[in-house]
Amino acid sequence: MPKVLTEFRDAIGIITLNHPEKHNALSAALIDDLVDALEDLKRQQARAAILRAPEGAKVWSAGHDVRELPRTRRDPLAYSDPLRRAVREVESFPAPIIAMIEGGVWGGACEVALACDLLTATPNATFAITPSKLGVPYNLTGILTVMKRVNMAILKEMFYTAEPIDARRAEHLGIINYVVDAEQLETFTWELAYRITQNSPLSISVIKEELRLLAGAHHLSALTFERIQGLRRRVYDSEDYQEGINAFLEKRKPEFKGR
Ligand code: YXS
Repeated sequence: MPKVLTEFRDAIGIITLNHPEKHNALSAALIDDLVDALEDLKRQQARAAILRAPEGAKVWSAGHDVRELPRTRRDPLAYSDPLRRAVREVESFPAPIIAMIEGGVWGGACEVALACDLLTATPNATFAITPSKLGVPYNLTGILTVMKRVNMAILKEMFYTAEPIDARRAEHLGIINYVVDAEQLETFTWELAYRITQNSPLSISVIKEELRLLAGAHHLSALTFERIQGLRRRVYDSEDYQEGINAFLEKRKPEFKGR
């Protein structure tokens, strides 16, 4: 059963995350299907795309599949990690992607949603950035993705508390574009996508790429990069990293010891 469903009409692609048993956790298999869907829409020259969960979803996506996080002192968010691949594919897709959110968005799924160009959400949607809850040392490009959308004061609160913020607050803070009642969300989002398709796809696609390049233009020396990687390694080599994952899998609260 595909973990992602795709539709295409009026130059708009609709990608629906479709693994409800695991709350659309971003497993390698789901990400493979997501990337295939984006490739397919590229071939069909989609002028806009909508990334959604099934109607009425209580969870848009539960984030990285915790069962797939490495336990062997390996970087859990290395370049080749499925989550990293998903974010790169979303950001480099040559047309705007609108994340249409119902339900909770957790962890790495928050980064995928915030990597999209626009976000619409129902009032009950929530957004939680959760690495600190699991003991995961988020990676530089992942932090940069969310920094592009969330101001520093709110981003620190989200990273440090790992608590969800609701769609109304996110809209008020400019993190998402629109909060729309559930009954109107699909039509509203479709009409937003349709208006985009009536403009020049060539102009929009080059502007999207320019915005991606300019927003990601941060100089980091090789020495700084290696220093950060060393700091991150101390975290994913730690007992706390193992404890965070064990606690999740054993459905209990983690006890972090700072080592
Ligand atoms: O016990 P079974 O086998 O039925 O499976 C349960 C959960 O274990 C599973 N599940 C997940 N499996 C792998 N990875 C996940 N992220 C994940 N989330 C859920 O789905 C089955 C049903 O979950 P359950 O019983 O908890 O459902 P619920 O309705 O009571 O609660 C739904 C959630 C989403 C509130 C709850 O499942 C939850 O809090 N999930 C974890 C959300 C989260 O912290 N995600 C971050 C993952 S780590 C990540 O994204 C990055 C690495 S980072 O941490 O750096 O941001």
